[in-house]
Amino acid sequence: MTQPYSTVNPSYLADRPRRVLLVPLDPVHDIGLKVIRRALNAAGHQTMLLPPDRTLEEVVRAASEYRPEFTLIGRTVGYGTAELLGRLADMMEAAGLRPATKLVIGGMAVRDGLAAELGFDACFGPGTTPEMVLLYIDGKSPRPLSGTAAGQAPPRRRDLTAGFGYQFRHEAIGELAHTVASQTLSWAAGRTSPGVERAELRRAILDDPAQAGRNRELYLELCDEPVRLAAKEKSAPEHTRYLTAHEESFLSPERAYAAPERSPLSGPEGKPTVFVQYGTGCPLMDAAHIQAVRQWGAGGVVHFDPSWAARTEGLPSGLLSHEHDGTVVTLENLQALRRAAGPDLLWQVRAHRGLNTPETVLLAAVAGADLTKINIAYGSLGAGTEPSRLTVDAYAAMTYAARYGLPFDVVTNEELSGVPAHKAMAGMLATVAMGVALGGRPVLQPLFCYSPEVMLGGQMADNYVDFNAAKVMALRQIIDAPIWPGAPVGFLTQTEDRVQSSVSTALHAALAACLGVEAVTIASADEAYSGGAITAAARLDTLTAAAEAFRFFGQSRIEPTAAATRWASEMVAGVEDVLTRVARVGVLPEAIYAGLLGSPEEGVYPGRAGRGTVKARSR
Ligand code: B12
Repeated sequence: MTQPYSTVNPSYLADRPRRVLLVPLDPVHDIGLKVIRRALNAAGHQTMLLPPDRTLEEVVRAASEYRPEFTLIGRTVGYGTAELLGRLADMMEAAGLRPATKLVIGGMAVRDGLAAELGFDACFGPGTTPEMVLLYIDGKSPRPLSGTAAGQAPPRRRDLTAGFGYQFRHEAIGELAHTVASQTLSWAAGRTSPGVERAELRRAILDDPAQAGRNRELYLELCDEPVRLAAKEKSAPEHTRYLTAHEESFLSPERAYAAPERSPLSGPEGKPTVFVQYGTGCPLMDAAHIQAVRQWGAGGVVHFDPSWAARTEGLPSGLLSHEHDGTVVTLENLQALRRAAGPDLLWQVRAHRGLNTPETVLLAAVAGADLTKINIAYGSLGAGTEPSRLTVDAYAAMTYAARYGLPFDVVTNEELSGVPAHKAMAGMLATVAMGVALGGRPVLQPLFCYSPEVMLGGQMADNYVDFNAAKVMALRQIIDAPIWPGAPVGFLTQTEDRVQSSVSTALHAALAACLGVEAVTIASADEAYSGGAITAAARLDTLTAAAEAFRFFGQSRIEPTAAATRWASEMVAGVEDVLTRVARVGVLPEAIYAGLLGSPEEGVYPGRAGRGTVKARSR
């Protein structure tokens, strides 16, 4: 997992220069020790490197003459290692060189435990980096030196929207998107829903706990039976259970977070930030997944709750574990997971579909989320929520997002059902224009996927690069806004073979990096065929693969063919055409019912959850 050749921060200097003898106790292999020596010298230490293939007597003689404070013994070939090292330790002792020199062993043939067994001071096996050895020599705790200077706090969480002005570069599309947005906003402003009202009540409860009693009653009146019943009986709703006190103790501030041991992975110039979705159903398990992916280089995590919040009116409370897909949004669950995400990981709480969108954004903000996710077109076309209901709820959700400073992404997952990319983009851009008009900071989330559109149209018959790159190129021609492909990338390219799945995900992430986007959400190796909860190991597979792909491409570029430019122009023209028709209809829900943003022939149907719940706002 670690790259043994990683370079150390060049500005790193040792507090006190030490004398270090390096001994390749091996017939030939000495590269490891050469790499370590370079790092020691650069930090200001004095070193002497013996040639390989020396006898033990020669090594002891060299140590007697050089008088090192540390003797580093390297061993790569596996045969006779323990006997050889054991004899050397005895001879160093007999020559009176211990304890003045610390005896350290390392290299590919060395395993943990060997040091204590043979009487050495420390042991560094395969995967050791030069910086780890440097820190040991300097008596410091392990902390990544590459990327951040020694002793510095972990890198701050990036603002993915920094530097973007949200001006439409394509004037005609800009005007159309603004028209649709302003018509839809004034339509939504005059309406409300149980989702909107619950969010308002929840805010009042949080603002003034002393007066919470009556508001709680009103809140429960707006909830579905399972939530109401659970509150009345003070029990966990069906298919959930409260965590035990023992389980809860693992989510305490001291135990939920472990600082990252290295910088988050990314392509050149610190971009893209790599996001991983979690949502095992159990917050404790989620916290463990978050810990694991942080150590493997994730820069952000996404709270995933596809089942509860989508279909049930109202949110329960408490630290709840859920036996179905996704981790239930409760304030307590979110607060615990923010602790697990810690100060270094960007944390997104998805609110983009379903019946609890505004309240989810509110709770996410209160729990300290960095980002959320709001989407009208996909949420009501591919995710089952009734279009008017989701539009009214999205209006309120965007207002909360703007008020609490939460950027939100707008995804185009309806492409997976068969909606052509340009139509999905039109829905996305109308939603984005609404968000901007409400003072928000949306992020564009095009899908990098092998969609039904391209399966049938053949755009990916040759490669996966051009059509995906075209989406980013088209969006950049249209608007100055951040782009975050997801979520996750590579849908419908991954098979049940974990190696294939990891490679495919990593290449999509590398494409995202080469295109210079702000962030990318990656899949797990068993994303497509997990047959149950996704495992932490499968998440680490793709993080490892993505790290390797970023390393492979570095600052070099993947070069799309001329087809990408052609498809980007076609997409831009297609977006203009769709938005022209949407603007004529007027408001988004009507356009969705009219099939302008995706039709049954294209595989999508307006959702029905929350049907008949929108009403006019009383003045
Ligand atoms: C390069 C190499 C060679 C080069 C060596 C050049 C040189 N001057 O070192 C050459 C081509 C000469 C060579 C020859 C041989 N090699 Co060779 N070689 C490798 C290879 C490809 C890379 C090793 C390497 O340098 N890695 C890079 C360094 C930076 O990594 P590292 O050693 O792990 O070091 C890092 C850490 O481990 C740690 N570290 C290392 N040492 C120490 C010491 C201390 C004190 C500390 C704290 C840390 C530390 O820090 C380092 C930096 O991060 C490996 C296979 C592989 N892909 O890994 C085979 C490998 C090591 N070689 C192997 C073999 C068998 C041989 C030969 C015997 C092959 C043969 N039949 O001819 C011959 C040796 C002949 C002989 N006289 O005995 C085997 C060893 C298998 C085993 N378990 O014993 C390997 C694993 C290949 C294999 N799978 O068969 N080899």
